[in-house]
Amino acid sequence: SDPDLVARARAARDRLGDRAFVLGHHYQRDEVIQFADVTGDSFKLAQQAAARPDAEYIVFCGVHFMAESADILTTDHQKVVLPDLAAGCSMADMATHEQVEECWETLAEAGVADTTVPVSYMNSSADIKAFTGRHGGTVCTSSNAKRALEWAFEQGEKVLFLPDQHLGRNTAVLEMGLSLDDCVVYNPHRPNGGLTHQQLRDATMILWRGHCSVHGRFSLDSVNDVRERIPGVNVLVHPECRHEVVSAADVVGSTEKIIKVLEEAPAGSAWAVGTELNLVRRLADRHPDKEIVFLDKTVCFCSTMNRIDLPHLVRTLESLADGQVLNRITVDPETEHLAKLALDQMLRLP
Ligand code: CIZ
Ligand code: SF4
Repeated sequence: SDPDLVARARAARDRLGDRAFVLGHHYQRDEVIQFADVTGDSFKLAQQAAARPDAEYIVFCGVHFMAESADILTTDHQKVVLPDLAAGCSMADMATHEQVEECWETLAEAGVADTTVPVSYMNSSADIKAFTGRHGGTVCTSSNAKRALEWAFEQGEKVLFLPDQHLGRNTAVLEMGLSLDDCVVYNPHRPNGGLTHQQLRDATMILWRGHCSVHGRFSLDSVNDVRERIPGVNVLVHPECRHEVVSAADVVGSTEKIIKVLEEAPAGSAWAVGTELNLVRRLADRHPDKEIVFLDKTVCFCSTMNRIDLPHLVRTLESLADGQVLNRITVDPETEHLAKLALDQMLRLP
């Protein structure tokens, strides 16, 4: 990266000292990750932010919903900033407040709202987490989705899982033994989600029609092709991938698990990894004794993660060092209170 910008970022970072804490999501660019005080997935980063009550500024190098979660979990005087406000998440954007309220009305009309428990993936807006808290549900991550579903099925008969249909389906079918027939997909762009009341009454898992624009693009062909190209390869994918991809993989895991599996893999082993490209490249560099390839060369970076680049980080750090807060992310108190109910429920999962 541009040495001039690196020097400016360093100088601004030094001026800020302990007043700032820089968080870097695993899917961020190398040029940004080099300035992270801690790296992690969205959940680990939110916890890390909460563990730094003395830091006045939390610089969140990640996407919007993650910065919102950090704001919810930190104290009111801490300021969470996102170096580029255009760094959203296409998956989180697939479930809006209005759409989810409309869905709940449909469930009520079908007579199943009372027995349905919402389970929302961390990758959702604060509004969606608040909806979840208001209706007695829980947030989950890709590492505790199974425990979240088990808990939810103790509270009610059905689960509304949002916004990622793939994580919901993969967890229900591959980890909990439900069948594909127990799942229906609610499409927020169709009246009544495109479902009849009877279908809603018969379903056990109501999956929101959302997906990740990176993980959702790996296909069964990606898996078959790489197995042909690299005999003996181990296919390692994130549970946001499609059901047929996860079913055909050798190992499935959250971002943190993927990192751990590759760390512990024996030298000389070969791995095709289905997750974000910045992370896969870094892991390949970190483990030159193993063959680590990207599962499908036609899939690309997460475009919104990549919006945070060194120029944006420099601008953020320099303005904070000058006492000016750019791009602060705040969640209003009512939303924060309800979202926190759902986040706290996740932290209490057995
Ligand atoms: O796909 C993502 O954005 C993930 C896995 C985020 C996270 O860290 O949970
Ligand atoms: Fe959203 Fe997918 Fe990008 Fe993660 S990788 S931020 S889920 S679009």
